[in-house]
Formats: sequence, structure tokens, C-alpha cells
Amino acid sequence: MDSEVLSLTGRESPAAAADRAANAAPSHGATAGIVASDDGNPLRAAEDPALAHDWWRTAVIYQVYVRSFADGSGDGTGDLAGVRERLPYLAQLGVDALWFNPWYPSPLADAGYDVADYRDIHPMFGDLRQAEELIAEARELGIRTIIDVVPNHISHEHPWFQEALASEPGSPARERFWFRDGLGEGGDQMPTDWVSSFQGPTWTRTTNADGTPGQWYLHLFTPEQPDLNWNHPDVRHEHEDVLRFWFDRGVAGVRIDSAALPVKDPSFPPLPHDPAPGEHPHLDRDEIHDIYRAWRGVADEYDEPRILVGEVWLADAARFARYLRPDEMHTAFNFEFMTQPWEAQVLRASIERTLTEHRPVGAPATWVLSNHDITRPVTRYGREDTGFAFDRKRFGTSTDLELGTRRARAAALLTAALPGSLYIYQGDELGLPEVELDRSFIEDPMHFRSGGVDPGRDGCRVPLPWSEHGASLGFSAQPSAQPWLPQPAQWSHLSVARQEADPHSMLQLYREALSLRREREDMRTGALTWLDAGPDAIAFRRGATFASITNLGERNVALPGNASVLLASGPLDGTELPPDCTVWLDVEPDPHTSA
Ligand code: TEU
Repeated sequence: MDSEVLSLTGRESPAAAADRAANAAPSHGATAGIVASDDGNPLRAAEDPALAHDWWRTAVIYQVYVRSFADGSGDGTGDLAGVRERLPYLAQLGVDALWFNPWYPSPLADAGYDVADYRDIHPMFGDLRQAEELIAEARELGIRTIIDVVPNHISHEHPWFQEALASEPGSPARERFWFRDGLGEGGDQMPTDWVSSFQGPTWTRTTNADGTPGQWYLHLFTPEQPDLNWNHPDVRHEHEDVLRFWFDRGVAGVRIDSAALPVKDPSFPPLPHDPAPGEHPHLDRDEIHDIYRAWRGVADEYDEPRILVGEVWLADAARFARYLRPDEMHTAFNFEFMTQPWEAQVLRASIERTLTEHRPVGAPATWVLSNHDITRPVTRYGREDTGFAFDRKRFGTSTDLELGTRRARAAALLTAALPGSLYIYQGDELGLPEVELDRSFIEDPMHFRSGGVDPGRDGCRVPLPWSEHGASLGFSAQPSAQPWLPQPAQWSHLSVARQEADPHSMLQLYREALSLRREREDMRTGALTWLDAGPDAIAFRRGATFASITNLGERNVALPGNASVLLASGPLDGTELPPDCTVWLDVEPDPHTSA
């Protein structure tokens, strides 16, 4: 078979040296990298108390979608009791932190992203005491907790919105939201033409106490998610207070939902055709940074500073990086990489861009293959269109799951080898595919607001299979309980129990990968140096003796002779790396690369 020949000699560019500095040296005080203990042995960065402050720079963060993780109460819905029972599984997987999707009381118009009370837990998940115990128990296992906050909007059932609805136009209670009179005669036209990212209108008209049509209110998502007015001091104080409420309970950080959206242009202009940076009326407005600077102030009040992780969907890399300046967020999700197709040149360019855009602000990159909004990787990579866009999702898309799984395994090792922090969405470590649910089960407003064209996001939110048998494949503590969304029967083969018994399973691959990442200092803090393995491969060193090669082409890539294999995402072909495979190598030190 033809193969590409790999040279392991790479040259560290000035940019790579800067990366090394950014990864090893935190911007706030302490020095990182390897430190010598009294007896001269190197300590791992994470073990040094001063350096523990920077745990987030290289952390592996596992996303828990509570409703579908594990059901401890036996009612078919995941809950905190279920997570507590499964903490040993998460510790064994080797993650540093958990990010919980919103767990607050909510009418679930958007799966909990419609928060009715920030200071409590949804009764179907448990209660506040259980949350406190979970946070403490996880911490004892060395796992930190990150929770979700949703500043752009709250639930229509939140007392503030109920008060606003019951109050007169122009009243202080309405000032916390965006109430406006309609346009046209009788005010029956929406105040703006803005379109929701869930499709459809962004304004809903209220009804006055006497039954006549009233003002309209803004909601960038569903009508059950009224947008907050961030010019109002109550809104700012309330959120800072909510942060303290959870930070005081041991939460290590927050994931900030729709983080580029909260600030609006209060003049409500029509949407410009091609707005200049900062000119969009509700996306990435310059004033937004004040909010996160204030939040950073709150986070830094703690002995172990709390961290801010932004859900920042922005095409403009330079504007994205502004959220990561030293006095704002610590990190933000790298969706640019996540949405790219399975093509070597495109992915490599995305990695380059990511590292380049993070460098000037000194923030680490994040690597994300999916989350609760995104088509599962094994499905995505098994389709003709291997990239991701919300508006391209359709029912009945043909999928080669075997191919997709091979690529998802390769992608898992590729991302775990890159510099920065790593996110794993629950179930990706099992290689779960996207489920095409019968329409009768779908709850996601994205599905309904698309007129039923978009299958929505519930297909990646199906309860996890823990064991091979039973009505919910071990998801529920009550063996006969039906899970809130049906699991495909084939998921028996993907269950945790089955994969624990199979040394070649996706789960074992993740466990081995995370364990190596933990053990090897070079994988966490070593500079990235590109290697040339031909146009269809992504190959790089980290530090002096670690290398990762991913073959995205159709021909084998020959492995170098002076290297030993640490881990591979699939079987090697003799001394060659087959297509859609990643290999991690222990290599001889490169004279051009410093450790
Ligand atoms: O998603 C944010 C989101 O979907 C939008 O930012 C959108 O993708 C973007 O504007 C497209 O360009 C978060 C949550 O992850 C999601 O589950 C929620 O439904 C949503 O916010 C609303 O809270």
C-alpha cells in the first residue's frame, strides 16, 4: 500500500515558543511548569498548591446533562442522586471537573435554559442540600464543579417577569426586561425585525389586565425566555449575587450561556445587512465586557479563584479573543474548531487560528467535539457533511456509523493531545450516536420553531446506557422504569458495563488517553511543534518526546522508526497508520525543540 513518510523533525517557530510560554506560565502571578520538590523530584503542576490556581488551563471537563446521566430516584429521569452514585465512574475516567447544565427550578420550555429560581435545584433533580453534598463529594475525589448561568434571559415564570406582566407599561418592574410598544396602527407590529436563533420572531405581545392587546417583550429565544435588560442595576446585582451564592457553596466556576448576547442596543434599530464589529444590535456589543469584568472581580474574591467559561459563538476570531482578556473570562468554547469538517488542511488551519488568536491574551484554548446542542461526533463524522451547522440538521440523513466511530476515536485523541483544556460531553466517551427520535418524543423548541424540519437537539440528550439489560439499560435505579427518552436497543452494546469488559472500546480509549495526559507533563504544558506528515495528516510534537499523528487521508502514513507507540485510536497496519486513525508516540528528543 502507498504511504506517506513522516519526518519527526519539526522546528519550533517563534509562535510555538510563545504557545509554550502561554501554556506553562499563568498570566497572574505563579510560575507553572515543572517545579522541583525538596528532594529534587519534579512535582506535577496540579500538586503544587500555588499552581492549583491554574488547574483550568489544562483541565479535562466532563459535561453532565443531569436529566440523562443517571437516575437515582427510579422515576426515569436523571438526578443528583444518580450523579453521586456514579462519581467513581467519573473519577476513574480521569476528569478534573464537571460542568452541569442548568439544574435549577424551571418549567423546561428550553430544557432548563429558562431559569425560574437561581438559588435552588429543580425538584426532579433533588434539592439544594444534595447539590452541596455532590459538590463536596466530587471535590474529595479531586473533581471540581462548574455550573451553568444564563444571563441573557430568565423563565417567564420567574417572579421578576410575573411582576413585570402584572405591572403597567413604563413601571420599574418592566424596566428589568425589554417591553416596547408595537409599531404601526394599534401597535400590532413587532418593534423590530430581529430573527431568533431558534427561528421565528423575537417579540411576543402581552395582554393588558382589561383584555386589550398590550406591549411587546423581547426574547431572542422562546417566548418563555424573556430577555433581561442589562442596563438595569438590579439585573447586574442579582447575577453577581447568584455567582456568590454558588461560589460560597464550593462551585469552582461558571459556564456562561449565550455569553455574547445579553447587551442590546436600546434604540432597537433594524438588523443591519453586514454590521461592523460592535455594531450588531444584540450580538457582541462593546459594552458587554463590563459585565464580565465585574464577574471576574467576584470570581477573584475567592482564595482559589473561581473560573468563567464563556459560550461565545462568534465568527470573528479577534472579537472572540476580547472575551479572554486577563480581566475577563478564563476560557471560552472553541466552536470554530468543533464545526469544521473532517479534513486535514481545514482542521489544521483551525488549530493554528485558535492558537494564534489566544496567544495575545494569554488564555488557553479549549477543545470541544460536541455538547448538548450539537450532533454527536460519531454521527457527524459518518455523514457526507462532516461539519456542523444548526441550520443544516435534517431527519433521515444517511450515516455510516462505523466510519463515524473510527473518526470520532481519532478526533478524541487528536483533541486530547492539543494544548489547552478539553471538554467531553457525556456519552461521547461511549461513542453514542445521535438518536433520530420519533417526533412524538421531541421536546426541543428548535424542532417546533423550525416547523418540524429540524430534528432538534434531543437526539444527543438520550439517557446513558450503563448496563446491558433492563428497561433503561441501567440508567434508572428502578429496573422497570422507562427512561424519559427511549434508548435504541443496540445501545446495550454501547453500555458502560459492556465497554468496561472490552479493552478496545471507546471507553477504554478515553480512560487510557486521559491517564496518559495526566501522567505526561509534556502533553499538558509542552509547546506544540508542527510535523510534516503530508497534506492529509495532522502531526505535531508536544514538548520534546511526545508526538501525535492523525491520518485524515485515504492512504497509510508510515510511522517513524525511532518512536514507540503509546496509544492508537485503532489497529495500526504494521508500522503504518491507517486512514481515520490517530497515534500517540513517545519519540526521541528533537534537538530543535526544547522541553
Ligand atoms: O445555546 C446558545 C445558542 O444556541 C445560540 O447562541 C445560538 O447557537 C447562536 O446564536 C447561533 O449563532 C445556549 C444553550 O447551549 C442552549 O441549549 C440553549 O437553548 C440556548 O443557549 C438558550 O439558552
